[in-house]
Amino acid sequence: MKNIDSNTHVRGESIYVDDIPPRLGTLYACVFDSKVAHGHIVALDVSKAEAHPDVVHVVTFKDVPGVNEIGGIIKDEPLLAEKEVHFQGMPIAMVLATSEYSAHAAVKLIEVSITEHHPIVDPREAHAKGELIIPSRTFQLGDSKSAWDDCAYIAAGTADSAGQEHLYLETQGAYAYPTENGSIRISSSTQGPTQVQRTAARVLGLPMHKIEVDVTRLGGGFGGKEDQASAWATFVALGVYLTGKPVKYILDRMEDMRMTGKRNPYRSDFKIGLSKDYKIVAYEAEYFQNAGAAADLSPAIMERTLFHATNSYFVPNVTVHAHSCRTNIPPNTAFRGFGGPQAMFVIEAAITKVAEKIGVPASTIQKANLIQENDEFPYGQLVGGNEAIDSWKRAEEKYDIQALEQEVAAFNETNQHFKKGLSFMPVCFGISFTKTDMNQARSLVHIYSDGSIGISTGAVEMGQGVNTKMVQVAAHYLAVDPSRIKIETTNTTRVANTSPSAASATADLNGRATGIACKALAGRLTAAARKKLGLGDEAVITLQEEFVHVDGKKTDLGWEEVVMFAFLDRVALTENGHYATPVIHFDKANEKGHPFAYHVFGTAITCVTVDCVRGRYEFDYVKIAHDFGSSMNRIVDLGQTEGGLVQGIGWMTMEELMYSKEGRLMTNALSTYKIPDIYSVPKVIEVDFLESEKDNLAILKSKAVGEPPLMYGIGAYFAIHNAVKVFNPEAELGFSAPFTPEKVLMGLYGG
Ligand code: LUZ
Ligand code: MOS
Repeated sequence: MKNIDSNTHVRGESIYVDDIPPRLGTLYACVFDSKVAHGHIVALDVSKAEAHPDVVHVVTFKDVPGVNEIGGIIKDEPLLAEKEVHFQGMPIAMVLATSEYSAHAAVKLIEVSITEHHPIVDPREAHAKGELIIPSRTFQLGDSKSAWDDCAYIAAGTADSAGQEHLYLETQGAYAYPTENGSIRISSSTQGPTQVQRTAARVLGLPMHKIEVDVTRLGGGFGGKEDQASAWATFVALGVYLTGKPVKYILDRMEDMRMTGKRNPYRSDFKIGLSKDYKIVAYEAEYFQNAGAAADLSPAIMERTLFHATNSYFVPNVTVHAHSCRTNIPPNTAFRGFGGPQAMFVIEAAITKVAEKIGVPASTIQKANLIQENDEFPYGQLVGGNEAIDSWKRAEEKYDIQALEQEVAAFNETNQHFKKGLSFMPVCFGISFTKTDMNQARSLVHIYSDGSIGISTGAVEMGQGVNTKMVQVAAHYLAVDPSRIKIETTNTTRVANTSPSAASATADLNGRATGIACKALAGRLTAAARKKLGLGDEAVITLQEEFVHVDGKKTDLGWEEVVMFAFLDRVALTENGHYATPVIHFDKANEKGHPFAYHVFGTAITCVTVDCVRGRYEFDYVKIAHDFGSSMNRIVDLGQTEGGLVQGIGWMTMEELMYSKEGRLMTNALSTYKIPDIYSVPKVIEVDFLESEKDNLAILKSKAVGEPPLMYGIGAYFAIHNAVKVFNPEAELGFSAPFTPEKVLMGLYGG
């Protein structure tokens, strides 16, 4: 089944927030933000902006009727600055004007005087000064300290990975208008409608039931709208509250890049120890997470880093520490992988470094240490299967690794100015929100009297195809044609207390809830059919392909007829399904438990050709064996795999965020921040569907696919590393992503 949105997408008919026709009297908002990364506000003068003929109101923190606070996990982030500013791009005031143009023009008339303090942009500096968002945490297995004596080979070093701009095609934005009795309806481009509702209610001092949040779809989220859509939605809701008029704000690209947080950059130390037969005996790492100026989701991201410290490997002795460091850049946030990729980069760097010390390919060590069924992760959970090894072997066999290696060796022997590099990248990613209580969802299913079906869930469609999967789930359990099913907008009034669409878990959680509701309805319809057909309890009645079946035989009683009969018999044709992931738990006191419903595995082989005169590179291919479980939609899942891979390659190779010493984002537009285009994606991407039919907790055994493929992109970094080493075996490369062509050139000719 193809993506149900493809027709409206191709015709340009899909509706995003900016496509909602504005109501009469709509005001346009624009935020005035700090040009200083750290300082005290001495004076703020909005009088010239207020005097602008089109300006209705200039909003400051003094106008906030409830609490001036938008922090999710920790209450440490004001919506509007009061006395201090903590990052360039921090909102200080909001202009409400009768046109978008005037709102932007009036913002330029606001004057502020700020005493500047020293800004911190480096997490190690923040750590040294005790600037921590939360107390540091440590995960431990075995005893790494005493294990070093047993190691034949030891390597230590540092590994840094940079941030990443989400660059969703649709920028942040929201549109809100007043409804009766002081209530407000918000259309928001958010992954977390409930988070928007909760935040707006808190800032406005209203109960949550007065705020209705509605989401049709997003033009991409990638984590950037898990928590950070809330500010913009709250701004427009505040505008509605203060003026009684509809208010709209769609950020332009530079506002979005300047004012919103990104993937957390990390700086890390590692030490790894191997036995004579290349078994990893001990691993230690210390992660310095750059959280930015407020907590946002960084504490949870730091937790996922610890969970993914050892990637796909079994290591008996592990100690990993993580620090969430407060700096003066915009609060960083969720981004596809959520701290997992940052951890995996470090252990892959450690393996590469120790491999070079020994003089073997990194893949020899990687392969010798893949995690197996019933091995223990450092957080206490046991591995559920052998897909780490299965996917590695599948990649080796399916893609004929010996031939690939020979091809690369032959090329490198005969070419002086071009060198190829090959890498393996295994991935193991835990599926579930690490915060156990977030693993719940609801689905409201209506069957109308004509047999058509409407479904509301907490899932937000952001291009990932979750609505298509919801149609498939309902069609499966109700045994109807998918054309009967409509997925409604995601709306907090229909489905309450939703978890954000995040953590790769959206289809699992909302699909399971939809399945539960549909099964209950199917049960009522088969009971109605029994009554209509006058059958006793012994007859086995099922719904199959739009018809009632008795003892496996098709009857003449069709879907529409049985629905109408049930309705006239006064049977409830609406059901609310509730799902909470079983089995999972985690105890933070000892950092042990079973936090994940299951893990997703896979292996990627990446080949790059480096131009050793220019430092440029092109990816010849990425060949992947990925554990999809039993994919319910190969087209959607392939799209997620290819998209995730390319986004990961971008993070590892070309996307370079530069902050000045003053904390100013210098790469603040698409002219200075380069993301992968059609010329920079691998020439060939092959994906092999490893089908594991095991009874896991995935929806219809179709495993979560949103985030795991991003981490295949890490293989791109090490493929380049290996190619540079072929050209210049003496290079001291270090590990610092992204591996831009400039860095490649320095490596090719450096010592
Ligand atoms: N968001 C979240 C996430 O709140 N908790 C998580 O564990 C998570 N994991 C991945 C992506 N987003
Ligand atoms: Mo996400 S990083 O699953 O919002």
